[in-house]
Amino acid sequence: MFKHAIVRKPGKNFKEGITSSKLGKPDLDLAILQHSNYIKALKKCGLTIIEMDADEKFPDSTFVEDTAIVNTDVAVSTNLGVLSRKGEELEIRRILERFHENIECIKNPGTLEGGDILKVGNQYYIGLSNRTNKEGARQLTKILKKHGYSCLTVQLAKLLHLKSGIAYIGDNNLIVSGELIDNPIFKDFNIIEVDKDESYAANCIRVNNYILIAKGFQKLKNSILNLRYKIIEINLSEFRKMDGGLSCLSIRF
Ligand code: CIR
Repeated sequence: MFKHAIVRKPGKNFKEGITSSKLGKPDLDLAILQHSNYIKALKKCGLTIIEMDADEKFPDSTFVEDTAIVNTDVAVSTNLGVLSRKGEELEIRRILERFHENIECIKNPGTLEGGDILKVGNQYYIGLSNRTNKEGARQLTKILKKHGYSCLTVQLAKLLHLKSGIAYIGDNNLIVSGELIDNPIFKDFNIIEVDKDESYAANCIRVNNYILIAKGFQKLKNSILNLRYKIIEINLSEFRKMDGGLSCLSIRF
């Protein structure tokens, strides 16, 4: 069970963040409203929210997931793989020090972002992307191994992050889209394939008794409902414009 979530409001310069999407500039007021609905959903799942003020130095800093990997045994501060985001992890690390005595760190030349890290029980999958390199994966593997976890790497071709295309929702059910669908590394899971036109929604999360999913993706929603999960839908249109998915808006632990 998760107990806490760290979130950070989008700042005034949110629209200056990195994006590859062609969906237009985000509306900040609407992004703030969607962010507060996201927080409400996490509260409904029973989480205590640690809400950080916007950090105007970093336009992408609302995407907190990329800055840390946290489980009950260890917290790891990441080394983000793009210059404009380097340093976002520092304030998050200070918060994590309240919960973990020792914070491990990914160091140069290793880079690693939380969006590339998928946890399935004691097994971690690490996406090798433009943001996470082999050295970052090697360092994380070494850290997690000390605490009884094992890691496998997954080479990505086009996805921004591993979790842009995959989500584990429990009970061996894995939601998978695009380039990850036929990857043999996931062959033992019960695969729920996401249609191409709904690929954004593959980035959903299981939080305690609910699945949180982006609003407006009816086919995936029905597949999850058929598996008898309870769903909370959240409109994330303004975060999508900045390549951000549902998972990246929080660190859950
Ligand atoms: C970026 O490109 O870094 C941000 N605009 C979006 C980060 C999304 N993070 C995630 O999927 N974990």
